[in-house]
Amino acid sequence: MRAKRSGAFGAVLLSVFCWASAAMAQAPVDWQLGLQRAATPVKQQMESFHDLLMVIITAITIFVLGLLVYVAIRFRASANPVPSKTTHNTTIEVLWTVVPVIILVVIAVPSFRLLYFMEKAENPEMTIKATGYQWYWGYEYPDHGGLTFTANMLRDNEIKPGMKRVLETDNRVVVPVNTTVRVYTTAADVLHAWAVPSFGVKKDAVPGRLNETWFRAEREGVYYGQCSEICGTNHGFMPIAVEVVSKAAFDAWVKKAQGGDYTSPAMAAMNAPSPNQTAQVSN
Ligand SMILES: [Cu+2]
Repeated sequence: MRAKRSGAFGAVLLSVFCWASAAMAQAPVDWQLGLQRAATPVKQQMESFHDLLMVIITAITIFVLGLLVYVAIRFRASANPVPSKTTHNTTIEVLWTVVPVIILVVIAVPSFRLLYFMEKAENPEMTIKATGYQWYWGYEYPDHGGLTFTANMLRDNEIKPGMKRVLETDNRVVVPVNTTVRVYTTAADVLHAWAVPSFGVKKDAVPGRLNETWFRAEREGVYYGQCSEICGTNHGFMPIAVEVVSKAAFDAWVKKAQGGDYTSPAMAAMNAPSPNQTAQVSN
């Protein structure tokens, strides 16, 4: 009994530690409950909408359960040898029509407001185009001299301390903090979807079409996502890694990238090999 209890305590402690370490990089963690921490205004609004829905569905569930328990006890056969022949009650019928309508309106108003807020960036400061390929992502920065690079998942033997297995890419998408970034998504072969949970972003990438979404990251850090449209054998192996850096660090990265070195500031600090350095790094 005691061993069981201390085991459970250990699991709780472990998940608290995981939660703490997750503050650095936004990615799923073991024993995670709830959503990944919000890094953009869209995700913050999603969180509060989620919390509102949680309160409403919990209240409805408890209320219905209470009614069922009341009916089962109050109208049980042993206490009611002669069953009631009641068939209509206008007051109750009006109530069970009007109250659900009010609840749906309460849900619909913030839902539509959020939908329109997510839809389009107001005054985007820069644009990134993400193209899905089987099975990696291609990125373009049209506002920065048309920078173009691809992002492939790192294999297990390329993962260094501080990186996330199956979520890390050789080239990260580098963006400045507190900047409204418009993202165009498209695909070159089949359907893909560009999704980063902490940003509240999930947009289909459709061949022959240009879809639009946006984010404004308010904290520096690395944010992980994955292709979220089943796109073939390696669907699970085309992750998205976005590194949010200071505006100065972003400008420095753009200069470096225009020279052909796409290594992100944090990756450079980890001395991670970039694709054009891979051959030289053997130790
Ligand atoms: Cu895909």
